[in-house]
Amino acid sequence: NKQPVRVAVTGAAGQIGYSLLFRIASGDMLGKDQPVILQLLEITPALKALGGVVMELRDCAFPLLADIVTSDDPMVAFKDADYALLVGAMPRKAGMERGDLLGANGGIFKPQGEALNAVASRDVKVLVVGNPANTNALIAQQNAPDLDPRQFTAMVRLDHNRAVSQLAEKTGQPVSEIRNVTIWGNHSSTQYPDLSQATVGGQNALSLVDQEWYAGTYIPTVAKRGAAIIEARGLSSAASAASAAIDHMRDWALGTPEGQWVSMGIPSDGSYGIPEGLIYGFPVRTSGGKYEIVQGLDVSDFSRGKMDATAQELTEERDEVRKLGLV
Ligand code: NAX
Repeated sequence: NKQPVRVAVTGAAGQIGYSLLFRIASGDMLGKDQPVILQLLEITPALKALGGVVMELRDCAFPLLADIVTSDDPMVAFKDADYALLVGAMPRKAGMERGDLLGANGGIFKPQGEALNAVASRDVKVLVVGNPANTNALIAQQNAPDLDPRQFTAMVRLDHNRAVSQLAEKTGQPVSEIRNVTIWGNHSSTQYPDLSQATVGGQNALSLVDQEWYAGTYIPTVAKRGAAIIEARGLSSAASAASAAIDHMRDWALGTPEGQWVSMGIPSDGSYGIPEGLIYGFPVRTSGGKYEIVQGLDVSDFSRGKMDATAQELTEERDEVRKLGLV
């Protein structure tokens, strides 16, 4: 029998938390043989609601759920954490400039980076979901100097899964036939959902769809899917975001299938001409708990322009948080 691992989740009483925690506890993330201890962080006013979520978690009688810790102190919630899913963030409010949003989130992700640095497992795997996810991940990473920068990642997996599903729908094929879609760059409207390497049932995806649909419909549909969900549901995507977080962590911990890749927001090592250090969506393969960027892919002029535009946005976000003294 495996020893339990510690999984910290922030914003645990929020919408995404309400889907995410139950799936972690049921073994969807780390395997049906891996017991987990949930370490849940919330702000003080949300602790009562979090208590209700904990009651429901207990009522599921999940065999893999070894223990639950709740706190409003990151030093408690991150203690010895093997995995940390940073979901809680400050949402953009009407009239907020990007600098205000980044500043408000700096107030969350700087202390959380410091706390991870101080008390988490030295091998902790960190996934930032809370927006602006890539730059929040950068802030946490830069405030955790004793951890490897590569331990900090941001979620572009929801965009990746949306890209897979939209392509499946268009070509009338099951999602299981889709391979090697990539989300490059920022989890924002500048992201680049790239089909140049993708296949559908072994056939080149771009030979099955026309360029006009790809550039004019597909890319914006994937990039603006979050807004379409808000418009329809009156609330932002939560169950699909939680599912993507599960996928991201599962693939990182347990490996990608042979011959396939996924998209993760990771620190750029300069591959594909992306400025070093930006937390940028790349195609990655994983094994043994490590990820590596898929190398040697052809980059068309069309792709180059889109990859550079989203890198430019992330560079500007980094400049903003530098000015604010957060990194
Ligand atoms: P909710 O507002 O439902 O929940 C957020 C929770 O975080 C709240 O319970 C709040 O009390 C808590 N919180 C706030 N500050 C905290 C802190 N300092 N420490 C601990 N907890 C804190 O939002 P939800 O719908 O769950 O979304 C959470 C975040 O995910 C948002 O930033 C959202 O923008 C982001 N998303 C990111 C996605 C991605 O693909 N990367 C997609 C889905 C989602 O929009």
